[in-house]
Amino acid sequence: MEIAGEDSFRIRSYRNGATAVEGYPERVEEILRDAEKKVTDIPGIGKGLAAVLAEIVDHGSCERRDHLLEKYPPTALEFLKIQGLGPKGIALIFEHYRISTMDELERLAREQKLRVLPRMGAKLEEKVLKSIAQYRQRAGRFMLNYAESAARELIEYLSAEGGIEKITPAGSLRRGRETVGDLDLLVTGPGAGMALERFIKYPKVEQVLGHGENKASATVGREAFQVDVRALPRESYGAALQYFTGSKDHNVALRTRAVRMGFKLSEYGLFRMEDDARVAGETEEGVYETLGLRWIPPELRENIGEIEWAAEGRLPELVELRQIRGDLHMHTTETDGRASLEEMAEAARGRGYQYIAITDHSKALAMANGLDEKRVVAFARQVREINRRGLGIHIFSGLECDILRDGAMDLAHDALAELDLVIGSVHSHMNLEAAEMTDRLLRALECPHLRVLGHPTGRLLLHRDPFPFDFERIVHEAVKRGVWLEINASPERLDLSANLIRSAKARGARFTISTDAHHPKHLESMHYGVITARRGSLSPADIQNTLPLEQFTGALRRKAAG
Ligand code: DGT
Ligand code: CA
Ligand code: CA
Ligand code: ZN
Repeated sequence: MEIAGEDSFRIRSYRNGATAVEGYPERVEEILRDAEKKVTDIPGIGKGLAAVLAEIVDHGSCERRDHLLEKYPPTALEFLKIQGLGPKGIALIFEHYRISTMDELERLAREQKLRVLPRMGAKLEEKVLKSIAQYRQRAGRFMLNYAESAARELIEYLSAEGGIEKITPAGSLRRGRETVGDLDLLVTGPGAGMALERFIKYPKVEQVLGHGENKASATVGREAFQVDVRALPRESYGAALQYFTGSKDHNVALRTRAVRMGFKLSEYGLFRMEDDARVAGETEEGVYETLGLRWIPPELRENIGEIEWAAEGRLPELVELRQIRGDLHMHTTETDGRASLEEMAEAARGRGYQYIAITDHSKALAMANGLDEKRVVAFARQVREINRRGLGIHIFSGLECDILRDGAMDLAHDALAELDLVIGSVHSHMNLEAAEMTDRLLRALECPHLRVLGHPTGRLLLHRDPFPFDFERIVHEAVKRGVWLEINASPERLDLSANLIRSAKARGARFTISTDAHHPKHLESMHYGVITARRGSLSPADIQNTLPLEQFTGALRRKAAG
């Protein structure tokens, strides 16, 4: 509809409608079947959208969509992921050239056929080519939460039949990588062979890619997520788990060590070179131990020095989910969250937390109904009152304050001073040059009330690259000023990344891990943040919200004092 230049109000109503349906606990199909219920009971769904939903339930599409698909190729939506074009540019391209694939778009840019169109130029062609390259890199990768729930569902399905002793996701999912290419699932037990048969009959399988005695591969779901299932004998399960967990670079380094010690390491086991005798393989611990190593947590298996650490007994003590005492970034219905403060607090209490910070948006995010100074002051007072009454969990009054284009804070300092915890975040003008962005962040860090730098690089996994800035310099300044770096645990962000976490830790940075929840169920994303922190070699002592309430309050006050 955007490409077709349709009315922006109508576009917005469709978009809001989609969000409403997605967040509604019941399926539209069931509502339609139930004479007692109406689709218009879903908040945000009027008569018009209800009719469209009925059409979709009826025959899988609707008239408006069918019309658009006559005019534009189905790949048109993919073009929207290419930076620099936008719906208007794409419409223009369709008007002049009959293209439908990314390859064709690339050829147009390469042959300098875009610059002849109005408002396009050589610079844009360059940008489009770069963005297509990035698009190709992302294509075929999935976010960690997608891979995790796909794995969980499949394991549940396969485990329903007996005869399975162990079933484990290996590969990048086990290492907790922020995106996953394919799922490598390992199975052992007398029923492992049958599990392969059962796998290719999995209702969500779209296409079987291969099916042998020990391995079956298929794509699962509409998104064609590839899954490789391997059936293994018990005596080599540990070796296979080690091998298929990877990473490839970790395996190469480990194999080199094995050879130096007179062993041969493969997915079948660890064997003595001289007589081919198996010396380990049933468990992963056994493999590492025989190679003179402590067991290495999968999150560290990226050939970052972990084999040396394990040999010398100095693997970092990695943070664990159960050590997190609170969540310091979340939104409520005051701005763009979907639950009240009380509901968020209740869910956090259910997770066993001692404290949370409520950090709604500031006024620059007008679309989200961000808080102005007056509302902030009232909110701080309200939170003091709530804590006096007691909710069974301590609430810190917070704010996710926009860092404006010039690095100023969105709200006046005396309002910020009323709050317990101010996060500063960039939500706009993310396309600045690195130098300007660095200056912007440096200025933001000067604000004495700033406690946390929120989602520091602004990346959206598979959608938006980190904005460029001088990371070392910002970390240096943040350390100097006692500003903590957020590890945003939302699976769409995972910002900071493991590599930046490691680099920041080496410079003395301190961190928070927070979910940026907009709904009570988002609080569950904490474990993605913890995995990312572990990949960044962080210990509980590096992370502020592992502190018990009293110490954490003390840490908050220290900045306020000095
Ligand atoms: P992905 O699927 O792209 O997110 O990443 P991985 O790490 O899951 O990679 P994948 O599925 O190609 O292979 C799973 C593991 O199998 C990988 O982490 C290490 C192991 N592996 C695969 N190919 C090789 C190889 O050529 N050499 C060695 N040493 N290991 C390999
Ligand atoms: Ca994989
Ligand atoms: Ca694989
Ligand atoms: Zn934010």
